[in-house]
Amino acid sequence: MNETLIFMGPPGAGKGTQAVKLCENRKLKQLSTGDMLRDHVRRGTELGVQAKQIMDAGKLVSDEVIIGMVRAELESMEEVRVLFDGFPRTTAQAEALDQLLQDFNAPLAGVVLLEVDEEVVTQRLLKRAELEGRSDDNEQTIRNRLKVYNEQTAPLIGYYEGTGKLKKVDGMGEVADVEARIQGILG
Ligand code: B4P
Repeated sequence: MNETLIFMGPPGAGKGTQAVKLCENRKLKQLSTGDMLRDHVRRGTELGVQAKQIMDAGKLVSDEVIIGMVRAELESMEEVRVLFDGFPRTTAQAEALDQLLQDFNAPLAGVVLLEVDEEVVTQRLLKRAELEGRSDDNEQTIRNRLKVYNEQTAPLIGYYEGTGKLKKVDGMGEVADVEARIQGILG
């Protein structure tokens, strides 16, 4: 049966980390727009070359490109059982997703908002920089990613609150504790 979930939260909130775990449990496919973009960067596609500059600056890739990528991915699926990780990030993306979910007959089961202090997410991302060397995990870019999140993505909290589907989860503390909270709230 078709089912979709959304993970929201600031950069470094644990979306990617928790998405992997939840997808295993609920037999969902993780659809991370960040991973899709990084795959283009690795393969050196035209989109990847453009996206790298934008990502390294901590800005958002254009809505048109992101929505096109998501649509193509949904079209390739026989059954739409998806956890959106890092999408939507703007009101235009959220409105496009509403239409896509109607087109693909895939109801939205819930929107999980991972809440974590800015200081804590900054420390997590700086730690990841040491471990993985991701080029957008430096202090200046992190600051900009947080600013972009507050300006362009945080307004979606109100958007989804209005649908009654928003579930706020404390994302502080150990990965296993956050995982248990998410399981508890989704049932
Ligand atoms: P993303 O790849 O989505 O990156 P992110 O927001 O930083 O989150 P990520 O999933 O990587 O980190 P997580 O919180 O799991 O986006 C990167 C860029 O791509 C964007 O800036 C933008 O340019 C572009 N982009 C992507 N989607 C887009 C869209 N829809 N529209 C436009 N542009 C888009 O974890 C971070 C770290 O914390 C990890 O190292 C993890 O191990 C650690 N961690 C997690 N949980 C923890 C815990 N409980 N305790 C300690 N550490 C923890």
